[in-house]
Amino acid sequence: MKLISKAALATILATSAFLGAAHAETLRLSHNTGDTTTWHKGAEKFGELLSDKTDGNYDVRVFPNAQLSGGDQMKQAEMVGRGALDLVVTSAINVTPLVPEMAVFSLPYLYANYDQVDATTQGEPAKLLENILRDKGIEVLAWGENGFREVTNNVRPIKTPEDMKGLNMRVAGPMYIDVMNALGANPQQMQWGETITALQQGVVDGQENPIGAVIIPQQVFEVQKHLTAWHYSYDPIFLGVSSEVWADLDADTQEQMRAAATEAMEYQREITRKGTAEGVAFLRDKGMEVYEPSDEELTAFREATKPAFDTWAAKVGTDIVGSFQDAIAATPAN
Ligand code: X2X
Repeated sequence: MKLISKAALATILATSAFLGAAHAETLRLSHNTGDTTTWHKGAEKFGELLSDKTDGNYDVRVFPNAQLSGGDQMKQAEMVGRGALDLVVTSAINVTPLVPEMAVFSLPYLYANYDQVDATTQGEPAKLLENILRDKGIEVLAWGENGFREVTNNVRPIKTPEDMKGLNMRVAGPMYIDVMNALGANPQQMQWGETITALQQGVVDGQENPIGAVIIPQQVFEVQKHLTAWHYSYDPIFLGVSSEVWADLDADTQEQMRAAATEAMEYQREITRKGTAEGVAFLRDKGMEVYEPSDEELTAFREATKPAFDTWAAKVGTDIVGSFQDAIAATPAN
């Protein structure tokens, strides 16, 4: 038998590499924060893992700052649902216009700690939301973390609900309008992409976002003086794929994609929690005045925001709220 020449072998290898590359399918992933955030890092990690696991058959291009939805952070979910975007990393609160039940995660003071969060987002309760999202054309692959949202402003330290009175607050979504109204603040719904400039120019006095995922990587400390770690509302993110894309994948690829998403969101939660744990010291170092309320002070915020909890718990419905509350009650509050 004649051995194949080295030159012929090189040609064959180069051709198959070329064909392999030509067959790689690039999926587009949209998210609505900057390219320094843990959302972005989690999305990039997903792309690397998906490419590894599918031997280069699939790769992912990540588009930050809601570029693919004309800057509209709430529109992304609906676009994925009708197949106009392949993939999305978005937070629960951004999906509430499409699926009001997604507000359940962010009900004021629902969770006391991360164990309680994980008992719902990584457990059965989140499946109830996954089923609703599936009906809207979105397959949830894994849950990550935006985090406990903390309030910042340029007017005064916030220590009691009364301190919120009259402050002009940028908020992301409808539920937070009700929460801010309950506290006597003036809420204004605004895209995240416009918020830093609005804070800088004094169009609004303050905003609320998680420390590790957003406040630090997006340098909110450059434009805000005071932060109160009031942990008033938790916000998960999820990595979702359009049902159209999902249905076209064979079972092996579906499994590889889900595994890549699970690992990527695990990594994303880890770096987010690390950034948050180290965050208060970092922010003080940067010149922010950080106030950490006592348990009694937190109770006052919880009571003041109760009307918004009740309004939104009714919108979500007792089945879902009850499932979350049961899982939380079964998990120690510390
Ligand atoms: O807009 C926000 O505040 C952000 C980045 O946290 C969300 O996307 C909900």
